[in-house]
Amino acid sequence: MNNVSPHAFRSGIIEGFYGPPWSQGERAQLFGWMHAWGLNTYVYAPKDDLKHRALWRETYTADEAEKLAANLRACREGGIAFIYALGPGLDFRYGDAAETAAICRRFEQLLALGGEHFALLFDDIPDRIESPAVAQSAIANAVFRWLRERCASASLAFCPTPYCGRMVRSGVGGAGYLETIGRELAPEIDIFWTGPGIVSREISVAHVRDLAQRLCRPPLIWDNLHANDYDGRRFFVGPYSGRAPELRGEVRGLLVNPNSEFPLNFVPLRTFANFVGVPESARWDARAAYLAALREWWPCFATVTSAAGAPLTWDDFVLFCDCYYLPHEEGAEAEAFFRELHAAIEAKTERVGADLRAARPDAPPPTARPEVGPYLSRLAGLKIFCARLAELRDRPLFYALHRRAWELREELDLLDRYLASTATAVASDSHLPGTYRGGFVPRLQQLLAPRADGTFSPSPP
Ligand code: GDL
Repeated sequence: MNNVSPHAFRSGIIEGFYGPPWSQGERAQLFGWMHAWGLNTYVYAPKDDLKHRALWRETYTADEAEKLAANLRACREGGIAFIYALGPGLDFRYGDAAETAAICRRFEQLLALGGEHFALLFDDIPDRIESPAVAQSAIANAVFRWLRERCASASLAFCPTPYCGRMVRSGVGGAGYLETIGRELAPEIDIFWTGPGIVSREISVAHVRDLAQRLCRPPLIWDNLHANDYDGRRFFVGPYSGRAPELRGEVRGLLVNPNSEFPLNFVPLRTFANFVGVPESARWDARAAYLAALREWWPCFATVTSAAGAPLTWDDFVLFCDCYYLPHEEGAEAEAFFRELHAAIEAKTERVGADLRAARPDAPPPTARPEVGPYLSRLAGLKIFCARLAELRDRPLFYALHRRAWELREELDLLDRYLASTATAVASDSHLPGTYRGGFVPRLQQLLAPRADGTFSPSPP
């Protein structure tokens, strides 16, 4: 048995993203962190474990079951509740009792391995029946009763089809969905919720209080702040933020579904654990927590060539991490860096124009470089930092960073060339048409341009 009460405030991690699930080694490292940092819940819900969703009716093979058993054991030893989640909604045949029996068959396998905490997820599924709230509540209640008959301390959590404010507003799940599950679901069943949006910049106390009324219970937060499965170009190493410590008193728990690449999650999870433990009366200083967590992460950026090349510098490290901060904001250093780059490009455009206007045979040659501000002067350092990530001793960390760092370096290189030249347009042998920024997806992206209000319209020709 896990030694975490099912009614304790839940804090921890959901492995709940699309893409390759974490390895057993990564999970072992995660459980070690969670134990050390006082996080008490892990949810097994990798969208692309075939048997979690697409093949949810099939039981696990002996090998697969042994891996789950190892995770369950590690959690038990670390005082972490292991929640096993199943997502049957892609093709569930509502009204067929054999389907509920198939869920129970799978859960039976987990009970036999020592599991006692479960979840049924109905997120991201096609709209297939008239009133899913009634049908899903009946299934969850039946499964919950079945579980409790076998294990008195068993718990069940439920992820609704509309799981954020925006989805409810746009009618996902049909009218009255939340009120129906609030009324119908057994009161012991926790309900997941991601906030005002799927990836919520803020989750306020007022927002969850209003929701709790509708659900007849406080929600269990599934927080996608650091999830990056929806955007292959980005990852998020910024701090847990946009939530006040008082939120903890208004919810059944806080669980975060972070970056798909496990090695990129140190700072997100470290700052989240600090947030969970901060005293109620304290102000949450996300930036200070971030810088403290970066200090702890910094040794992982040791390189193999300390004799040949100087070690990477802390300032470049902070600037690099600030370039991959949070979905809705860059870190302060990256923001300042961007503003200077932008200003330098504008200044150059103006200067070249003025030089052209004043062009006379005896005019002095145009100035090559704009005024270099403190951030712009770090462009070269950041480029070198990106290139030297290849020397990291921690190879999984490098592999997780490599494509994004490559892309950043290419953009910096092009900007550098442009600013160094006196011409209004520059060419570069490393940025050739058809290879650089090429491909079908970028062409599609150019068809519709995003506007400031979040809508899209045809790009100007
Ligand atoms: C989602 C998915 C989640 C995914 C995340 C970010 C929930 C409940 N479901 O909608 O699996 O990782 O968005 O893309 O959040």
